[in-house]
Amino acid sequence: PTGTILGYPRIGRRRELKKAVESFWAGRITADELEAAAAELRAVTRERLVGLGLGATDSSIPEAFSFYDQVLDAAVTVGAVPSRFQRLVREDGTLDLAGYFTIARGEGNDVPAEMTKWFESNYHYLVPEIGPETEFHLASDRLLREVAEATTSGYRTRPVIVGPITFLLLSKPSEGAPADYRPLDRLDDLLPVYAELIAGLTAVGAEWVQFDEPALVSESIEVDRATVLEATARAYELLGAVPARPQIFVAAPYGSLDDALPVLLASPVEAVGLDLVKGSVPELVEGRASTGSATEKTLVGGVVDGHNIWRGDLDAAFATLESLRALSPNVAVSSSTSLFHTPHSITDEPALDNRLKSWLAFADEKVAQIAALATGLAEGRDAIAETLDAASVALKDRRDAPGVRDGAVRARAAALTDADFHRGDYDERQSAQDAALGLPFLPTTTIGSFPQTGDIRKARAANARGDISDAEYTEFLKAEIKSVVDLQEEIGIDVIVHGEPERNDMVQYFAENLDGFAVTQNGWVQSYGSRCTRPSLLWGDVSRPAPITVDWSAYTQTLTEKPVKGMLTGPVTILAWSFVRDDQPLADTANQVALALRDEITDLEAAGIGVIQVDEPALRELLPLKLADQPSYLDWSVGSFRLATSGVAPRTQIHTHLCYSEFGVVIDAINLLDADVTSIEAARSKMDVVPEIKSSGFGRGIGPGVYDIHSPRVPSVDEVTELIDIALGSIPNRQVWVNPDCGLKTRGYTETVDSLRNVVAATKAVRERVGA
Ligand code: THG
Ligand code: ZN
Repeated sequence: PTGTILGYPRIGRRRELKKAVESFWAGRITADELEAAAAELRAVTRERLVGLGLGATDSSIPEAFSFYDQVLDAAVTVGAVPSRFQRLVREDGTLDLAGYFTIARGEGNDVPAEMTKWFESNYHYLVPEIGPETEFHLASDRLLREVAEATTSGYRTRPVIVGPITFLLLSKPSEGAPADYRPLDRLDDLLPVYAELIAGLTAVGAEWVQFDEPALVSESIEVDRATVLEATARAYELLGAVPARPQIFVAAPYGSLDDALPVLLASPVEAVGLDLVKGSVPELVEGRASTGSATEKTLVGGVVDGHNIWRGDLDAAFATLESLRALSPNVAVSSSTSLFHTPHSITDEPALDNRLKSWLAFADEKVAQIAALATGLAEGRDAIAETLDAASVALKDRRDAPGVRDGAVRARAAALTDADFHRGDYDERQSAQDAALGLPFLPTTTIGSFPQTGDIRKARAANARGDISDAEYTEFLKAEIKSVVDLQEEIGIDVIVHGEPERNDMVQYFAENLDGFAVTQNGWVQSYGSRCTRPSLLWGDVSRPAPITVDWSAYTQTLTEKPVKGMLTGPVTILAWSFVRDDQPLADTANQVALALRDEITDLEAAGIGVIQVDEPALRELLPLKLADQPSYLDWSVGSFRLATSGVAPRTQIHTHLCYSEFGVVIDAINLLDADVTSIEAARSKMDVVPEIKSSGFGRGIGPGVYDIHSPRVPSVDEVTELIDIALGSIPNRQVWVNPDCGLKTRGYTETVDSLRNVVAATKAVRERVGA
């Protein structure tokens, strides 16, 4: 194929997959009905992709479906089912659909597979667990059946599976594994299963197979590079030697392959996919010069950004493809990553401004771009000149459009000085805050959101439809806030939150209220399993036309004598969970968002709010995969947080919240945020993070979460007491705060109330025992 994509959204234009999967979980449809719904989605997808210009029978269409997650699929395919779920495995070694979902979601006391972020994205995969007990064997014929299904309906598609190196590098040692156990050491046991799989794929008619190997571009992997490269060479040597196999396409999205490229070029694989949005051709040419290896292999140029929604510079993309021909006579065009990071189609956004739309390309529009570029590769530039020129016109229109550049915003950013990034001395802040807030030893608080009940969702939807007026909706929200405040008072929480009933999503809410952003109606992107978000579009210079949260927080403070905590989302997280402009450095965009938040924070302070939390759960997520890029990222990301939070008086207490583990790598950055209080996810790992906090010399308030909100389980008073004691064992007493792991919006009220009661009871007991 000369034009292809690495993958396509699986969720469906109207989230059909989400709805079918959740119906199956709720017992409303059977496994057969779910299978039928999925088959229908796959059929619609193949037909659509051909309609958009991909070849129906030349292996251009990826067969990349998943009911939940592609890494879980790979684990289940090679028989890597964690011991605690072995009981779900049937006599013939396979799992049924219900068993598959149980690994993802847990059951009773059997915790689900751990979820973590997929490279630099807002997608979460399930971490495979590999130990000496793992017996690899081909345990699923699902991929074979999907290829056969396509063949039966007249297509020849290209099956996609996570490659063996990435699979093992993303795995963690199983619970019983010996210390220092390394999943990658099981490569030789795993490869025969992959070999059997690809032989089977040939038997059902596949002519190509795609192995996704993004781990090869990452330097943030604990295994040393030489070992990774040696394993890569061995893996593809062996797979290349499988008799009667499909041709092998190794795709390496999310960055440049660097020293892994010569390894792949020297291996028997037939095609290599290059991310030419993150990487560049001159780099490649240099790399080839240093190894001296020319290649006949097909180089698949990922020149269309799979991770963003801009129509982009198609002319430059075509030039990049042509320059790839310096490396190989066989060049094809693709997306830089799977398109599953983007929504289905811009045609599903009737409410979006037409001018803005002319600058955008969602998945379907990107497929059409790729098809055009493929035509250009085959027939020359003239054949696609109109398409290239139209994209250039749109790009120029975007550059000059009102709102893209706002003089006042730019002048303000240009005038920033070092002082704008610094608060005063911490000791002075601490005494001012002690005096202003009068909090007890081991202060208790929550992370901000309270359960988003069906009633709240209904009211929001009714207001959006116009069925209830804005005034009625506001009254509804005020009543909701009052009940959340009363509940916290009754339970005995020290720092009160309003519960965020007015927010749908913690990023989308701010995007809706800031200039420079647009939001979508149907732009759903899978975040994990059946859960999706609608990333906002950050297209122009950002500013705050009016205060956003101030009235809600001020109203909340009228309901209680205790301090109310104002709740904001930080600049890095707003960027990470939106589609951001690609025409200026992220650092500049981050500072614009930070300035808008800075105004909100000083307005909150002026309205009498003494505690303000600025969440940065995505701080770790945007950390670049290449080590050389990390220092500058940490510098601007920390800087933008400090810019947002440094406008307040010493007496105002700034909190932040981070989640999604792996703090080690960013702990110094967390310290540099200079927040007065930091709450972090810790309960799932039994406070593993506490020693890291201790050794980093973290000197300000810290609230390691004392229970896991990701499960409905209510923690006992004893469990919470134990975790508080662990924290007090390593961290000076006066620094410790007591709070849950994360926001409560995905929980129900029953378990929330019971859990918070136990947290307060445990805190009171420890206070009494330890004394202030
Ligand atoms: N907002 C955004 N991105 C995120 C999170 C977020 N990324 C990381 C993490 N939180 C992902 N977690 C979730 C949790 C729940 C849902 C989505 C991502 C969720 N979504 C609803 C669904 O799919 O049914 C839709 C929510 C809506 O109506 O907007 O429940 O908090 N941006
Ligand atoms: Zn959290």
